[in-house]
Amino acid sequence: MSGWRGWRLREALRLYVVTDRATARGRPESEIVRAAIAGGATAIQLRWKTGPLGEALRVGRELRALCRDAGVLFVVNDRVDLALVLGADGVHVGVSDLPVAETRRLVGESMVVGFSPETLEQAREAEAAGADYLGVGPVYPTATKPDAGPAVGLEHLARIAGAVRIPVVGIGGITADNAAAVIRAGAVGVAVISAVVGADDVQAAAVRLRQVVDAALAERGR
Ligand code: TZP
Ligand code: MG
Repeated sequence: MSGWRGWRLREALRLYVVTDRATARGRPESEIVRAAIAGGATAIQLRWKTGPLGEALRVGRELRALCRDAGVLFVVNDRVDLALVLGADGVHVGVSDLPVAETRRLVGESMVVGFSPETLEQAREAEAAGADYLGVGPVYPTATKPDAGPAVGLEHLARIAGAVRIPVVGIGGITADNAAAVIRAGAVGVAVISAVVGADDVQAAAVRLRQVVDAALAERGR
């Protein structure tokens, strides 16, 4: 059983910052992540879509160390092999990646497994197959992930959050202006790329989002 399950995982999902080289405008991942953590990010995901895997390994080792020092959840997107090599706290898979059951079999019980369902049925299946949390989106329109499909909206997120027992985070187009609605719809936190990674002041952007999320969770008695 991972130390990141249960209450600790829910807390770690409050402000989940996902790296994206194209959005960072030339700033290294380590700089972005250091600032995001200083601003209150509770989870970091290494999302590596292009470029050599050796470079992902180098960057991943930096982020692994930063997250460990700060007590922040460190998750690798898509690649179970990279997550294992880096000793990540978690791995996040989607409908085009290894299925949740196979991912769980590979990583064992100690690693957090996240999944991005597209449908309510996939959400229920992922929970049954051993997913620890779900990422639902794009909640709002986003240009960051061109293949993400149209926005699914808050109702879709609320339906999924109400149908599973594992925690749900919203992703896609989330900013400090609309994050509270995501929490009110039933999410335990928000996952963002551009609102933090693309900000001029990454730390200030994280502070602001974290305040909004914390206030909305407090309204719900959390
Ligand atoms: N998955 C669904 S939407 C999305 C991902 C990775 C992109 C989120 O980026 P942004 O900039 O926060 O909309
Ligand atoms: Mg994926």
